[in-house]
Amino acid sequence: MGYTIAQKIIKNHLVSGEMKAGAEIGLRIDQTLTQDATGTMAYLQLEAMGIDRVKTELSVAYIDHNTIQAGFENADDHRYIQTVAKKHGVRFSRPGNGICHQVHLERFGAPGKTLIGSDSHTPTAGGIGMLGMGAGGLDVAVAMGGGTYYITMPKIIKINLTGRLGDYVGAKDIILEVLRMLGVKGGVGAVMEYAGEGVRSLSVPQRATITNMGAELGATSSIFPSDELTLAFLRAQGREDVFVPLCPDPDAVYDEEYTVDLSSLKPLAACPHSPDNVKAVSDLSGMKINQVCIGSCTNSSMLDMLTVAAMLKGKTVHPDVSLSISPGSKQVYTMLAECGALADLISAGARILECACGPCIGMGFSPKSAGISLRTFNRNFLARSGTKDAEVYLVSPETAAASALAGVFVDPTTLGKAPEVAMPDSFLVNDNLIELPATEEEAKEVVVERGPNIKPIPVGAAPAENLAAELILKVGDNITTDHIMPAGTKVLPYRSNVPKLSEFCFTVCDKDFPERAKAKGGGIILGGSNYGQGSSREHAALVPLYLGIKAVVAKSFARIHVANLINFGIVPMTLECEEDYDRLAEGDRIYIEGFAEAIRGAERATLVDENNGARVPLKLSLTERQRQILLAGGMLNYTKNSR
Ligand code: MIC
Ligand code: SF4
Repeated sequence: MGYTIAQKIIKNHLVSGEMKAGAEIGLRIDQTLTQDATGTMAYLQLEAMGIDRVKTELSVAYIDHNTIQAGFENADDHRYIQTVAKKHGVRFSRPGNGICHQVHLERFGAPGKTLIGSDSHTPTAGGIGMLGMGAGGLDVAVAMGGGTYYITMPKIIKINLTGRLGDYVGAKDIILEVLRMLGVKGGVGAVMEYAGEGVRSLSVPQRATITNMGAELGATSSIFPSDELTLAFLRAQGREDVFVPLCPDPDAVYDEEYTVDLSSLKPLAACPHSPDNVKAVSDLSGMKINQVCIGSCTNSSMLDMLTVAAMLKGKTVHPDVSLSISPGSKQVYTMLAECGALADLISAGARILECACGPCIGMGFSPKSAGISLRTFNRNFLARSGTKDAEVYLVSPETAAASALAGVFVDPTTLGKAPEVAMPDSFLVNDNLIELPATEEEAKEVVVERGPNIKPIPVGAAPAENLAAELILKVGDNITTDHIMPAGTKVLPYRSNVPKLSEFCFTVCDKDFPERAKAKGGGIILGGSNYGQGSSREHAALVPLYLGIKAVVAKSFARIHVANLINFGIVPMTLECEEDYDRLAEGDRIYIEGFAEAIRGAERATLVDENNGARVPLKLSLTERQRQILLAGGMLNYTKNSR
């Protein structure tokens, strides 16, 4: 039996386990990336584990999320990351150099290699045939130290692309169609592999838009073949030396297969508040809009920007619309300036932002009250934009530009012939904002600078023999990490300060939660299905740990979040019977006899609701390694103990 692309890369990097879907496997990681909102924690953990020098082929620390700097906090964190990176052998991408995934694709990604990043959109690298996976900062720190990265061996879902995209239909519409078909849980436990003749008509940046948003399917990763277009992209970046061809074996076997016909695809939009709530733009035509934001790691490539510039050239943004544009990297920004396209954007009335995440993570540009915002981003979760009653629609750059000019939703395919925009034969290469680390000798002299906002990381404790706690919060299905630990300008500055951050925990769902959790000394949380989807932020586990949360019971969990819970010693358990969810109420007293014993070796435990006497069977789907981590009270203790 032959191998698929992901299976080939996994096979080449397998350290432990059997390549059987559902089994735990350990992988050797070639490259890592961090960004500044998760990076401080990752490097604090690297230091706590006593790792002097990273052992990966390449590790890069990016500054792209927290760039508003309304106070000293972000700037202090940047300085910490800059100095700690220098000392420990990590390259440092300075603020102003661009969004981690865009820059990594341009300058470092390599087909056939493995990459983990403390950001859920790390699979963007799949656009270049690399196996990129999002992970918690602690897992990234372990990988930087040369440690193994553990995942569940994914099943492989083949997405067969046929035909060719028509005028004004973009890569974003392809991934929105996949999200429409499969939903936000459709990729859980899987790698999405793209195949078929349609692949040959998609450039690397277009492929990267698709692999980027595979995160919204809950997929472990997404990947395209490495072919002549990959080579052309690498050559245009002056990096053809890292090219290796990569395609599935002819007899490769897939677990599921779906087809998307590019020729019949129409512009799509993900409606509030979920990336899988997809409708045709034509069905929304004429709806008044207030804001348009173009950029983010999904759609900020040179191709995207040139398309938008060509559509805006000589025109003016509608007076009722505020349009922001953030190019993805310094490379894109500079090239736009040099070719004159930047002038077209400015003169049309676009508000040009720096090349960073910006509005995508609620760092500025929040819409007006109940505003309708069209964004080329990847997430439209409730309140993520910074305005709780805003309605955010995710669309392609083509739909975004057409609608920005009209002031209403416009299906761009009604505009006739699209402007011709080609991928440049060569990109402007200038890595002057990437700082190389100190040599091992010089590193001894490098002083790591820590600002007063950096507070110690909470550390878990071994679980109690019997768990007696209150069900302190009950939430529904598809709870995102943006619900658990919101972001935005008011919260993000405290990513290194867990006590302060705890004041915002779950406030999107229940504004009293932090106070209640503090007063009661924690408890357990009950969630629905796909609990913890979205971002890789380990703060969504660290902060609940700080607030005394001992366990989370849910119908099911999202991959990165469940790993983060275990890393911080919070026990994830699933309801054996989903109907039991209705038998448990917030405020009930909960008792689990033999809690620690169950973690030691049982597949099952029984939760007793002391208020109504309900006996609820729970499943503990844990590997031996995960049990040991939980028994130690989390990964940091576990690593210390195993030295
Ligand atoms: C996001 O898109 O939600 C983020 C912000 O990039 C996160 C990381 C974070 O919370 O810092 C992600 O996707 O992992
Ligand atoms: Fe940044 Fe948004 Fe991409 Fe997250 S999804 S890395 S916040 S641009």
